[in-house]
Amino acid sequence: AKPTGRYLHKDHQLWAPLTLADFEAINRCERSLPKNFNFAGDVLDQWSQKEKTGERPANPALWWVNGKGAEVKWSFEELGSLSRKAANVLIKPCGLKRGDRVAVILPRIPEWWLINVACMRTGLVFMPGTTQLTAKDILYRLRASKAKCVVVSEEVVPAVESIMSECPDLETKLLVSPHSKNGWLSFQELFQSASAEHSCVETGSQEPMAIYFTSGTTGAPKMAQHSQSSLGIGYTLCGRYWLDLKSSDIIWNMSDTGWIKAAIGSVFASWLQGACVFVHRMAQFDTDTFLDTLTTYPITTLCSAPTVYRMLVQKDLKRYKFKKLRHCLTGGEPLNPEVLEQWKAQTGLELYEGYGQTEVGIICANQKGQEIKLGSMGKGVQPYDVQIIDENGNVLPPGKEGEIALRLQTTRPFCFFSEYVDNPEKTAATIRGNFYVTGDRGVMDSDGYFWFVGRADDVIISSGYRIGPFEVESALIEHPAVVESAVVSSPDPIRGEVVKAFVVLSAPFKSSNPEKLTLELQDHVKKSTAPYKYPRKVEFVPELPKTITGKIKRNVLRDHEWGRT
Ligand code: BCO
Repeated sequence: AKPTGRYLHKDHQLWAPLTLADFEAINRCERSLPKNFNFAGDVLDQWSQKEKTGERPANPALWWVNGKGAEVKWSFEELGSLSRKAANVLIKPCGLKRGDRVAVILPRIPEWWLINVACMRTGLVFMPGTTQLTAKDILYRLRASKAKCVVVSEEVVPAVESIMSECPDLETKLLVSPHSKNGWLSFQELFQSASAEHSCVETGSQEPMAIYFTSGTTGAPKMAQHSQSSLGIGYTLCGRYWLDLKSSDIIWNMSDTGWIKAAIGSVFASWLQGACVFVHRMAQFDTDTFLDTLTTYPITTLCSAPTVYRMLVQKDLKRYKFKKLRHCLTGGEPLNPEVLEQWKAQTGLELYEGYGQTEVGIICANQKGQEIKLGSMGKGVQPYDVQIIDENGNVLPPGKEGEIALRLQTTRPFCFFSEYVDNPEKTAATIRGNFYVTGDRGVMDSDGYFWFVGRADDVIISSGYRIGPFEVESALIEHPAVVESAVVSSPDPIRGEVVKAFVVLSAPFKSSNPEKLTLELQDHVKKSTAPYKYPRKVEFVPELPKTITGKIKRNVLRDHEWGRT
């Protein structure tokens, strides 16, 4: 009989569980992907076994606190049995079937991890979204994905209720809350009575596992689909060499549940190494609570956006004695060398930057043990061959600026996203010759270190968020004061860059008080689309620079903002 694992050994006779060494070999392209792979069965349940045999230290798999006294600590064994119960909730009362898409819009609560793992166990496609999404954003996501189920916390209920009649494919609404609500299935109630017996589905390695919505210059966000192995195996080396994790470590990765950085740091890379994932549910980010957390809990590893470190170095960090912190990471936007230096001077700790994308994961990183060159985002990471290329797909020599690209082997690397769902044109547009193009510009030096220059398109990277100008412009145009607008990035000492809107006013609003109108427009955008996208700077202009064919020249405005000629 075949035991729990699904890896066919070299002799093609024996089945044995996949090991970390197998996953590393797959990432190094020394071994092919197994036919089937399921992160819950092949990774989490293996760690649960190791807990029983004492091969893993007594360290929780998940450690959650809310700063108000509530605390949850689950071992891999507990995570296993609780997520099997959650799987039974999704399958039975919710009536979901393998391959169905589930939109999960939850804050940092333990149930997010349970439902995430439950989706893996049942072969459901998990679609995370930040709770900052507005009704309009949710409507777009549910319709575009034809999601069968939406799982939300209480604060998201009004938004879903206001649009659900326009979502014909939506069959189930699951509420995660201590209170039940008419028209909603209660996760808590169903969970209480659910069985903890569930057999993990044998998902194919290339079977879809998750969909992330990602913004571009034009149009609505695209649906980047990842497979069981791209997320479930693809972060093995990242967990070991960038995050430098062992099963005795406790990692606090700050990212919101809606972003792939949460999947990397708070699920896959960390649990592949058997480390403990620490979560603090802060109602609102604040530096004092943040620093107190590091002094209270034995967190060994910290991963946060550069914006957070920029905020932290404003404080007198020498006053804080971090309990166990030994390794600090950052990513999502470029880190300024001054911040790295200030962090090191005040804490004695290096800051290891990683650079990546929702579509392809970590591309470059300063890995532990590697010399850090100030201002560089490190070297390309395995299995990627990272190059700088020109507009024709030719590799550029060191020192020349071009587009950051990944060389494609004969087959698409397994850790790539599979496609932008229902969008073959945009999927194809990521390929240039023999390369995947990131849309970011950079330079490589003769030692193979990469420097980030900026986006090749109009996408804005603010506080680690990727913001499409079109989405903000579409929100602004809904306001009667706005005739047209152009949205570009503008420098900011804390957030790296922020969203700036140049707005042409309609006649009735031309004499309005500019400060009041700015606030009104900002508030309007926060209500129309996820608030993190709102224009932190607004300038009223008589007209926008345009090409002869009438296309707005965002580059002229952006260059002006950044003081470029
Ligand atoms: O700053 P403001 O107060 O003016 O505005 C904030 C919020 O107050 C406001 N807001 C939020 N919910 C609202 C609301 N306003 C009205 N109604 C609501 N319901 O909207 C603004 C949101 O901005 P924020 O999220 O930047 O807030 P904050 O508190 O300043 O947080 C700072 C950070 C640094 C904690 C936050 O920006 C952050 O978490 N950034 C990191 C994002 C991230 O994880 N990116 C990684 C993406 S994945 C990736 O890059 C791939 C790598 C492989």
